[in-house]
Parts: sequence; C-alpha cells; structure tokens
Amino acid sequence: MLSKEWNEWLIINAARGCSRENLLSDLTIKGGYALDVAEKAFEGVWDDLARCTNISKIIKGESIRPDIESTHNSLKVDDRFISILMTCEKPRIVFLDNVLTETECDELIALAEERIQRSQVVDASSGNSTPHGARTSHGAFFKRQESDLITAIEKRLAQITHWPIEYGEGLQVMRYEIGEEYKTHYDWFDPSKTGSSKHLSQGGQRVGTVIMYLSDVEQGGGTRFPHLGLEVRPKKGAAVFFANVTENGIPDKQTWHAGAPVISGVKYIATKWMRESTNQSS
Ligand SMILES: O=C(O)CCC(=O)C(=O)O
Repeated sequence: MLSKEWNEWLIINAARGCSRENLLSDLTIKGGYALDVAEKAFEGVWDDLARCTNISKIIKGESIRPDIESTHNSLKVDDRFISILMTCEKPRIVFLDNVLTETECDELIALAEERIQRSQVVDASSGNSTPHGARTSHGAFFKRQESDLITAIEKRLAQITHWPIEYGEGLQVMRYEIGEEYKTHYDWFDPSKTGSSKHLSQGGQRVGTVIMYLSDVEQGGGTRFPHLGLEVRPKKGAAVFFANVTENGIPDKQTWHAGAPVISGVKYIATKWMRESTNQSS
C-alpha cells in the first residue's frame, strides 16, 4: 500500500499522462517502494481515475456508456421493430433480433469480400495491430459513413444504443471459416498497458460493442462469455450488444469473451465498437 501522499501523487501524475516507466521509477527510487507494490498501485489507479472523470458526468445526468432501453420486448427504430430476446444487467448485455435485413447482411458480406485480409489484434505494449494466433479470422474495415448502407446501419445502431455515430469506430466485418476463432479477450483498452495510450487518446475508452451476425452457422461460432457461462449463437440479422464498462465507467472484467471456433459452415459478423467520445481515427 502506498502512503496517502504518494497515492495522491500517483493519481495526479497518471492523470497528466506520465508514462508507466517514469511513474514506477519514481515510486521505487524516490518513494522506496518495492516494484511489485508500485506496479499494483499503478494498476489500481486507473479505476480511481475512471471513477473521478465519470462522477461529474453522472452528477450532470450524462450517459457514460451506450445502453439499450429494454423495458419493452421490442424497439421501434425507423421503419422496423427490433426484438429484445435476452437482457443481463451486470455486465450489461442485450441480445437483439431483426437488427439487419437478409439483404443488408448479404450486401455487407459482398462489400467485405472485396477487401478482406487476415485479422489482427492490438499489441498491448506497442499499441500496433499485428496478426496473432488468438485471432485466426479474416476481416475488412470500413470508414464511418463510407456508403449509404453503412450509414443506414450506423444510424440504426446509434438510435438503438443512444450513442452518437461520431463516437463509433468504423465497422469491421469478419469471416471465420471452419476451425477459425477469436480467443478470449476484452474489447476495452487496458489503461495500465503502454500500448493503450495511443488508442485512449483518440476517442477514449471502448465503452460498448455491438456484434451483428451476418450469416447463420450450422455448428460452432457462438460468442462466449466464460465468466458468465453464456454463449450467444449466431443468427443472421441478430446482434449482441454489451457495455465494456460498468455503470461507473470502469472497464468491466465480466465482459471477457471469445468467438468460439466454427465447426461447420462459415460465420460472418460485423462489429461496431463505441468510444467514450468523438473518435477521429475512423
Ligand atoms: O466472433 C465473435 O463472436 C466475437 C467477436 C469479438 O469478440 C470481437 O469482435 O470483439
């Protein structure tokens, strides 16, 4: 445990954007703390910071994460009814049907196939994207509002989740063939990892995820949440939404999830990640 003075020093300097290396070096050399004590304090400071920045928004009645109004069993957006088939409060997960039409799914797949490449993951230390054995699918990125179809889908998602289009990352379509998967991971950026800073500085934390299923899959390919014993099975046109942060804005460890290996068929999904604020990189 750090003294009250050193803890305050750590919170202030982490909030100023000082690097992990410099903070740990000062805590160990100047503060005289053992490295494991300093590292533990450094990791814990991000929860404190998230609480501080979000408390002011909560007091003002502002939302700190996207969410779906689920008091009724369906939602009317534009010209369509979207069914709410499953909800969970903590972590916040909502399973929706009829989010996309068959034609929208097919058109998105066709667009993605023109530019599909081996999927990558964000390296926690460098922040760069790199191919990895944990994610064996192929994927295609689209710019925000790149075409009429994408704009229509993004508007619909913004209406459903009460989260502005500009806070979203560009849509990503992924294809999983037999045996391909995305092993367990979090969608939120870990603030204690060096590589996260470049992502967090462009629109903040990933506060929500919507995974839209573009194909039916004969066997396998579910979206699994191992901490909850929950698996969402792919259904063309359906979608699963989850908030990556708690109601206080803290990265939610319960959202540990995976795309299970496809056993038979081909799985296509479109993922929309939503940031805390305007995301200029998309
Ligand atoms: O393929 C899936 O079902 C999960 C995809 C996923 O985890 C993601 O896009 O973050």
